[in-house]
Amino acid sequence: MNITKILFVEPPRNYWFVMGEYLPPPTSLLILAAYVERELPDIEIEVLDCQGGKIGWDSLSKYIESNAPSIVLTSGFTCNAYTCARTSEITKTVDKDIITITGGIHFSSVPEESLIDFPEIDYIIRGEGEVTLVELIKTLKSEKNIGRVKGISFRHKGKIIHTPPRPLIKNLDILPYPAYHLVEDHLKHYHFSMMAGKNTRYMVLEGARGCDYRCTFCTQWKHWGGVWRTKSIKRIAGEIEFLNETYGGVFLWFTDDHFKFSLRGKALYKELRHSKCKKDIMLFLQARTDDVAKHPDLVTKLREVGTYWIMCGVESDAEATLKEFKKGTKTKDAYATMKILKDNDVFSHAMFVIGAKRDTHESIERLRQFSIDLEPDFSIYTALTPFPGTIYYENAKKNGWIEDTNYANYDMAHAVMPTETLTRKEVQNELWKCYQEFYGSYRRNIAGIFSKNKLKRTLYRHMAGQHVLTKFRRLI
Ligand code: B12
Ligand code: SF4
Repeated sequence: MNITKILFVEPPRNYWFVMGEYLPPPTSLLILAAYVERELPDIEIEVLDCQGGKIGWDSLSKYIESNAPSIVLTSGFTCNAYTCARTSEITKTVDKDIITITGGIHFSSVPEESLIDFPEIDYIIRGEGEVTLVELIKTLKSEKNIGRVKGISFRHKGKIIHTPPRPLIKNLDILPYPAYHLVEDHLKHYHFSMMAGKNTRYMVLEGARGCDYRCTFCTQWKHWGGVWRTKSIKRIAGEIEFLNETYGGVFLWFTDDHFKFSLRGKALYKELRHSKCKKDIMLFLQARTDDVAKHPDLVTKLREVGTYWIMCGVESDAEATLKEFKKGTKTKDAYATMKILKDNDVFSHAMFVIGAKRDTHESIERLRQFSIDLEPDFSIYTALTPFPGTIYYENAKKNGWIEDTNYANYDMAHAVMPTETLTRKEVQNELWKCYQEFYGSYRRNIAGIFSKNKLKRTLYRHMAGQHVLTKFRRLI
């Protein structure tokens, strides 16, 4: 088959209203595009960021028609699954011979279901994408046996074929820097208003893949083969400097689900300490509370080199629930972490989950009180969501707990399951009450809006001004 041009599409999407208005770069596609660009230099590569270019579905269709790519590729997680399917559907309407490929956590977790529900998708790439994608393109080009490409799912003679999984890349340093040059026109528009301001350039970078914990509600560890792999510290620091110096990236969001201060904190500090950009960057990290609690000194050090916001999955106040989630942290870790972040002037962002099977009005009230006692700068409450690919999903499906199967609602703001004693509507109501108690407090709002801390002022203005509470109220 003649493959001359491939088009990566970031489809039109809604933003997550809880965290306000933002425009993220299409990171997964940029990471993949960079690899294909290096490995297959004869192929023309384009990345169409519909959000960045304000391109709607009709214009997307016209774009595909006038550019005539050989392959159209999309990526999306569960709440975005339909936007990927729609992109593939539009592609096939334009020209049924254009090949459609998709990948990412959602499609990797339910490839069979996806190929049945979305006949417009030709190939699903499961798990790590780079090597599989290049091999698939080469195989399509040479018209050899597709069934020999590891890590894909596709239809063949009326059957769905899942080839064996592909081994993971051993050394992540072999990956090129993400292809931000392919979205150069949009670079100045990438921002995250509430977190860093509308005029601060927002970029996403990857330091590690996967996780070696096994939380029952989380998709990440399984998607990445249950192991945690990091790029070398030199490479990570190099990527930070590159994004800052070449593209003016300032607000840099690490995709790493588990930062691991214990293993990388000191080395990253040493590497960044001498960098020119350390005064210019604002690093966002995700960490476990037990890791932060054990390493207050490393938080201090990383603060010196630009770490200004840390998000932690506190999840629950109930040790039994933490155990059920197989989280492996304790509530005392959460208290220690919030204090350490405060002492170091790092913005503390705590995530909580409600709606576990044993949750009642009383247990959720206790969680609300706990979240207030912890005093994080920013609290996000989520409804336990059975993402395909999680242990929780398997249990919930087997036991018939899932009431809402519309994946567009799998954004953790919609309750999709009841608990043993609460209806789904009551869980939704409890979620609204969490936000109302934390952000509806007159005293806390006044303190937030007039806080000396600029981030806190912006955040409280958003929570009050953008009607987050009203939007949650409407979901009930
Ligand atoms: C940055 C980020 C965001 C950013 C922006 C993301 C973006 N560019 O759109 C923001 C903050 C806006 C965001 C928002 C949300 N996010 Co988010 N986000 C992430 C994060 C941390 C990194 C994403 C990333 O770039 N990863 C790096 C890339 C390389 O990994 P990857 O996408 O898996 O891609 C690899 C393979 O999967 C595969 N692949 C992927 N796509 C494709 C496509 C093709 C064609 C091929 C061949 C291969 C392929 O190849 C890639 C390279 O190997 C992830 C966690 C994570 N570590 O991935 C969560 C994550 C994706 N987010 C999640 C969620 C739930 C959300 C929200 C719903 C709310 C929330 N609670 O945060 C909103 C939804 C917003 C919306 N409406 O779209 C969940 C998704 C769970 C699920 N199964 O659906 C994740 C996994 C976090 C988690 N631990 O649970 N998010
Ligand atoms: S929730 Fe965090 S610690 Fe647990 S498995 Fe997922 S990434 Fe790892």
